[in-house]
Amino acid sequence: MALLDILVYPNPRLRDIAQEVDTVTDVERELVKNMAETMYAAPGIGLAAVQVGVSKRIIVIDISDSGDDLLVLINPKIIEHDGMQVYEEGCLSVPEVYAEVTRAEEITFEYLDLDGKLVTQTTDGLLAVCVQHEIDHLDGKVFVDYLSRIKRDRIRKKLLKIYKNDSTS
Ligand code: K1U
Ligand code: ZN
Repeated sequence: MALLDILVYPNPRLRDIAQEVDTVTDVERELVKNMAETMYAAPGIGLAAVQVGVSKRIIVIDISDSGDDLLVLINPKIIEHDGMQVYEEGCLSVPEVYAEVTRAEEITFEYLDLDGKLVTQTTDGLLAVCVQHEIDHLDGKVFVDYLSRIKRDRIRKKLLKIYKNDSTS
């Protein structure tokens, strides 16, 4: 296994729109292992392949306290949503920045699991927030895009200053 470098906002590669996975192979399974290790080490509760520079529609999530409930989503798609919730979000690609974002309260989503099997799941609360946040990454969107231009510019300048000589930025 290997720890992967996480891209830092405003790295332009965070704007990549990830490609669907045709077939789930050992290549994807190895990537998932490395993404999970990277997420747990960060630590975080989610990670999208785009954040580690891989343009594939793959996400790992674990919102459990014990850190032993890994959810792997390949080609995830939200097929129904209902209600609204506000949650103070963070992002491993936007270090030390937290801000309230409004998203759907309940979602039904489908995805392929690591065996390539189609799964449909309904959820709400933090898991719903996390799935929406990570799918945004696959579509080149970062949570700061929901903030005002003034706040976003402030964050961009701060992170450019801190990370400009860093290989992950
Ligand atoms: O996508 C990411 O960068 C991961 C992000 C997921 C996320 C968090 C909160 C709301 C929506 C999506 C994170 O994991 S940020 C770090 C974090 O939330 C956390 C870290 C350690 C323990 C608990 C939470
Ligand atoms: Zn994020």
